[in-house]
Amino acid sequence: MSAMLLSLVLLLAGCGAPAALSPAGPQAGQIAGLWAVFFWVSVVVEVAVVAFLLYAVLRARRPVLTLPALAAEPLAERRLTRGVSAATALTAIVVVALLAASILVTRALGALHAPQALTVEIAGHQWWWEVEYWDPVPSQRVRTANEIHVPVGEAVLVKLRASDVIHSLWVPPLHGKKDLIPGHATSLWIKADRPGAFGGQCAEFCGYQHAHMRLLVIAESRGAFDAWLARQRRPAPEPTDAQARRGRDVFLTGPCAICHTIVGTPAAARLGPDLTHLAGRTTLAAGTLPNTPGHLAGWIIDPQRIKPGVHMPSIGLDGADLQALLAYLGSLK
Ligand code: HEC
Ligand SMILES: [Cu+2]
Repeated sequence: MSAMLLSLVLLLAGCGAPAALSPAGPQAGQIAGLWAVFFWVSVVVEVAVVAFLLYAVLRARRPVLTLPALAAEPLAERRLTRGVSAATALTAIVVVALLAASILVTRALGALHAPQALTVEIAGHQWWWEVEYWDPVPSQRVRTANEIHVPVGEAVLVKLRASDVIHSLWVPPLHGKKDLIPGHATSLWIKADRPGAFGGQCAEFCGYQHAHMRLLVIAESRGAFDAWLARQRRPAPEPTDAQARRGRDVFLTGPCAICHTIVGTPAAARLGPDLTHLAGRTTLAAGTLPNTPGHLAGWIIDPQRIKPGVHMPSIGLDGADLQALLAYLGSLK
């Protein structure tokens, strides 16, 4: 109800419903519930305070009740003392109750567990998310970037680390914020109750392009997830035409291979996102651009214009090499 009210206000203001208040998982649901409790308690307190204030202001229009007059009225004085004591006690009770509600919700957030759960390791980099699906067999592990697929209705363990500075993972429809700290492993559990693509954002200022450090959590059925994971486990497809083959040569002989991995080729660097299945992602550069050939070309030619300060240099390529490279990268489904 309160979420609806606020959504309505924001919709009228043209901002849309805030994602944190349309939960898609049990933990975001708890947080939204806590928010509603705080919201309605604050509304009641505010209304009561304003009502008493108005009452006092209106009363003051009447002949002033001076202190000596008050002293002459022991009954009135006792009434006042009782009133102030009751209000103080009520305030203390409300504050303690809200504190208790916060503690209960915090404990509930930590209660999600599942044996042998899917484990996803996320590393925060300036300014993108490296994602690795853990598997006891190293060759079965899968690496991707900025887009995390999870099966609906299953608790997923997310392990967090950072390589450079502190980042914070925040996917409002699923969970509260959790920091990624260099040299200190943290983790959280997430669960999506319904399918969908849920947007997230780095929530800890981490440098110049902090605002362009978004991610997407895609919740899908177990079957669709398994199919996706199986596709990710495959090496990059061999280029089938001359244009794409030339593009692969441009990639492997140019600077790209110093920083990127394409599994199935000699390119195995990890300074930038894994590009093995780049064409299967919906966005580029951590949610900065839609993944279309035009935007990809713009990114490769001049990433510094799109994301100033980004740790990928602008790379001069002639038109034919660029077209070949686009054909090759576009084939990496
Ligand atoms: C010095 C290291 C470096 C070099 C060289 C480099 N990149 Fe990158 N690349 C990066 C980094 C770091 C990112 C992540 C940028 C971000 O989102 O903040 C990136 C991002 C990308 C992305 C977006 C990936 C995604 O999933 O969002 C593509 C595509 C890409 N690079 C292609 C290339 C190509 C093609 C070349 C060669 C022409 C190249 N890169 C050369 C470091 C490099
Ligand atoms: Cu960050």
